[in-house]
Amino acid sequence: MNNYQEMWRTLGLNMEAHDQLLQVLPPTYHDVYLTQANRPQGMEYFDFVVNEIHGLRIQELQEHKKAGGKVIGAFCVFVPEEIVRAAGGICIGLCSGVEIGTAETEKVLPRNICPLIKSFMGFKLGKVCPYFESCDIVVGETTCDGKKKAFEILNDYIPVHVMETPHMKKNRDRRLWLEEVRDFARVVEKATGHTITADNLAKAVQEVNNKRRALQRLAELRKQDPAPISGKDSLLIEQIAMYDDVARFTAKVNALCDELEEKIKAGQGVFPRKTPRVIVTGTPMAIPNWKVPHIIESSGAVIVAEELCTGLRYFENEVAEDGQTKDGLLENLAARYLGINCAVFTPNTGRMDRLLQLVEDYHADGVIHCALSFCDPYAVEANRVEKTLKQHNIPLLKIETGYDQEDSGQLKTRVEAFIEML
Ligand code: BJ8
Repeated sequence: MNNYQEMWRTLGLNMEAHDQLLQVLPPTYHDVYLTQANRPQGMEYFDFVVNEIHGLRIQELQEHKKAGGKVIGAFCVFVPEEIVRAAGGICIGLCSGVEIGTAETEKVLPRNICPLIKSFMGFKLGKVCPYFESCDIVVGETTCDGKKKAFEILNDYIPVHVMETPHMKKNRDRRLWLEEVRDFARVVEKATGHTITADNLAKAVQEVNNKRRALQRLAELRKQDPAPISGKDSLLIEQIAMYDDVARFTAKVNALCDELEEKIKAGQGVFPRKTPRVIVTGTPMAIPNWKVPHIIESSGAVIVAEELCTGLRYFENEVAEDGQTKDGLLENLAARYLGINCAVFTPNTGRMDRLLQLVEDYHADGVIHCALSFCDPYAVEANRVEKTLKQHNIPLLKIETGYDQEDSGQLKTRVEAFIEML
């Protein structure tokens, strides 16, 4: 990616630290992804996207900005991408999936805090993320306490708009959330200088729904045995969904699904038939956090679904397209997004029901609950997950881990023992 040096310099990246970051990715990607057997051809595009992770897409963002467009960053699947698109902006998920800039971060954040929060602060303070440096504003939320308070600090370095996400789903919470969505639309209009209308919002809703439908189609194919695609490849696609061009990404996922349908017809898969089938649930796995999926799939199981924000929570439930007015569509958006079963909600019974349904639909043999270290909402909610699954005799393994590799050996031993008993 040598051609991009000038662009990175102009963005103000710390070139030395950035070079070090880019050197880590290719060998990891090779070991985790390129060594998999029988990968679908359609994965070539996604390999290319990773290969160009700080290159081509950043160039596209810069061209968009040169033409007067704005880039808005987000950290949570609660941020309605459709609103940004309707106003002609580009919305990108800021990944936060790797330990970075720890020394700088620990000057402003406590040491024992969720690695995802530490990571986004590290990317910003360390000036190593060209996506972050391309953003005009970023959008935070009041989901968990750590993020909520960290956004106050982040605002010292980049303008942050915080959306108040409720913690219950009563009618008054729905009203609050709708107000937040309307506010966000006003903030985006001001930032972009473009008015959101019923027409441009309806178009954006349709485009993002199409992306969701492509991902739903892929998820549906994973119900087959033998599994037509690995969980690692599926996760990669779900991670890339957060920042790639919407129309291009949708077309590439659909093309991959066409190929997988042919393979299914021919009885072909990437793992032998009857390989133990696992569902992963818990905190998001932001790119390049592939640690646990890699351990699972190199220990004799296949992941068939991710009940994660880098997974089903991101693309299940479409936005109703029937709103005739701008406000009608904003109401539809608010309703769809409040359907997300994040552990910050209490109670969060929707997540339990969904897990049971997924185990049945995907013919799963067990569930692996994976929470990032120091994430209270998910670590505590693991108890509810355990209780629910126990009542239905569904095997569960609970893992808490961070972004470092120190516990990999120990995790592998636990995962192997779990898979053995499935
Ligand atoms: S909708 S899961 S993306 S908030 S892992 S920072 S919860 S301490 S990421 Fe999330 Fe939105 Fe919910 Fe999804 Fe806090 Fe936990 Fe860290 Fe977390």
